[in-house]
Amino acid sequence: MKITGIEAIPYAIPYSHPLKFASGAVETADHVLVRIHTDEGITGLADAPPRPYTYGETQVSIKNIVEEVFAPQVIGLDPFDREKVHAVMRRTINNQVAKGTVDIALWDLAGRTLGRPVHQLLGGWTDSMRVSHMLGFKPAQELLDEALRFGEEYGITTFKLKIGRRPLSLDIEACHVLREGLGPDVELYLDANRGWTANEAMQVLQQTEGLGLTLLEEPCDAKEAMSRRRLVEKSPIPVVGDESVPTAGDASRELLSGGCNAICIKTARSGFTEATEILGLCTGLGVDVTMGNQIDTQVGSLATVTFGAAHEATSRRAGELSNFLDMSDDLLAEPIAIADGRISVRDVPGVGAEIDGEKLSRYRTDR
Ligand code: MUC
Ligand code: MG
Repeated sequence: MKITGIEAIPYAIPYSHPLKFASGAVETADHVLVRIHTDEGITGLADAPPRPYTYGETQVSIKNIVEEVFAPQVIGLDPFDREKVHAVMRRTINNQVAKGTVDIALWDLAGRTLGRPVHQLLGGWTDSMRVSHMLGFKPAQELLDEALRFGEEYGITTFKLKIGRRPLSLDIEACHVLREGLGPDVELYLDANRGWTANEAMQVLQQTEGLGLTLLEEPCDAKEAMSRRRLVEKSPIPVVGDESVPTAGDASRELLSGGCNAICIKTARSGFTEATEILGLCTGLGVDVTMGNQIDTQVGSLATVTFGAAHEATSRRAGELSNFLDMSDDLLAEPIAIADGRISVRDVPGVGAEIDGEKLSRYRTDR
């Protein structure tokens, strides 16, 4: 079997509910659909969400790197020789989302060729994941209303609150209002997207003590190594590395230097192959993992649930799987259903994302 071509199709779908957070905001999903074609007529696909404020990649850079840099060196390789494709991609530094998307498309292709669901090829642990929903910047009462609505409509009982605002009192108030309004049984955790200094994060932890918050993600820039290590040592809850740990090397550096003591795995930036390496590292070290969301479409969310449900450690906690609900539409032909707060894997060959051709024609921006 040989790879005969790689397409990177830019498209744009507006958000009906834009998400704001400390490092940026999304109004439109200006993503890239990557399709890998073969001489046997089988195609693998995956979705790339550019996040310039997180990794420096844009829609244009992802399309370019996939089509102009990777494709010429990858065409002709057997798609099952994944390590050879990775050797090509390793010759270009960074560009994690472009690389992760190619990797997921290769796994999709492998599953479709073998006639097996990829969640089984990866590990086959379970068939669904509990859903955690991300709440963006909003006044405290609106956050509570949104969380209550997601609880009622979808049965979601875990929320990640975006924080990192100044004055700190905005987020401290939001934590108190959410806990009071949602009661003690709902899981609440925080993600500051590097919005604060480590000392500011410490103040927030002190002023939210007793609220039962479970995790604090990227409180400050991991490059502020000394103050971040001090925060990790003093924090009563795990400090999660997210954008600081896109690769297994980054994860080991941050864990070993005390920059975090839990890891957020995101398939959009690590693919399934590097996500497996990161998971192995965390399992070996006894470090908790979460399955994160890169503000993914339904195509991207299916990839996350495929990886998350495949392994025991990634399916212990709720995965961040539901922010596609903030979009006005999607490319996925059969929409994802959230029932009783859970999303199921698809028991079809591959990752299970079939694209609606009419929608792709409508939303693609290259024609
Ligand atoms: C997250 O967990 O940080 C926000 C920016 C990004 O790259 O991902 C999201 C969610
Ligand atoms: Mg995060």
